[in-house]
Amino acid sequence: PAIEFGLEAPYEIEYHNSVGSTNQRARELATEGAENVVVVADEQTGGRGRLEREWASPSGGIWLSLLLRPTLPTTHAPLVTMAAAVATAEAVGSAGVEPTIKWPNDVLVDGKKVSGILTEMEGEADSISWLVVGIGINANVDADALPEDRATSLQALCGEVERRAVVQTLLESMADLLDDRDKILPEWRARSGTLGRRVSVDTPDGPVVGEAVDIESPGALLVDTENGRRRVTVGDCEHLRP
Ligand code: BT5
Repeated sequence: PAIEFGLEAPYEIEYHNSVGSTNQRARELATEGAENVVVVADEQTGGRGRLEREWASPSGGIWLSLLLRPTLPTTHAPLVTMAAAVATAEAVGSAGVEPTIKWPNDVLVDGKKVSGILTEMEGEADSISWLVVGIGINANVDADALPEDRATSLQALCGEVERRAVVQTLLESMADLLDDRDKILPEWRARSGTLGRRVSVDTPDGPVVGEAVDIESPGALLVDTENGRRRVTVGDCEHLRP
């Protein structure tokens, strides 16, 4: 089948040519008690973004979900998402483009979104029971198959890529970062296209506009606004012109 990548990864791999959503499939595996499994699909028929949004997932992409059981308090789950953004940026970069991370976890090339991440989890306050981090990379897909002009694909940027190598880099980098969590935020900062920029973040408490100055564990964005410094934990971030 098209998606038999033949990966040698530090995780067990489950391949699908077509699946509703790899996150949904990974959640099913979680309820069966599995861990350290990666669900990979060539195509998703019901790919999901954050906040019930749709994620276009045509054949030729990299649509995958990692099921983990990290020993972390639930409040620290964003750290895993930040690690996924770093690993994704590294993987996308290995294909020969220059990605940057837009807070919290979009990977952009030339200002356009090439990858998005959706993390879901279950647990009590003091510990995560399971965590599913879903990563979508527009790999060998036609940019016309993507929903808006702010999206792009590796194929459009640099021609067809070898998906096996991209996923391999991603999973190895992810395993490294989770082994040595002190590296996650420094690596994120080094790849960020958000820090030092003027941003407008659409948060549940309204818009926060100002200069993005830093991130703080486990993944909050610090924004210097006209009314002082704000610490933003959730929201959609837009980069503004300087
Ligand atoms: C995300 O949501 O960026 C998270 C996307 C996670 C997708 C992966 S694929 C594997 C796993 N299984 C799933 O079912 N999901 C995960 P968000 O920030 O809400 O962005 C969604 C918005 O991006 C949509 O409302 C569209 O405007 C746009 N969009 C949809 N599909 C896109 C694509 N393929 N590339 C770029 N932008 C897209």
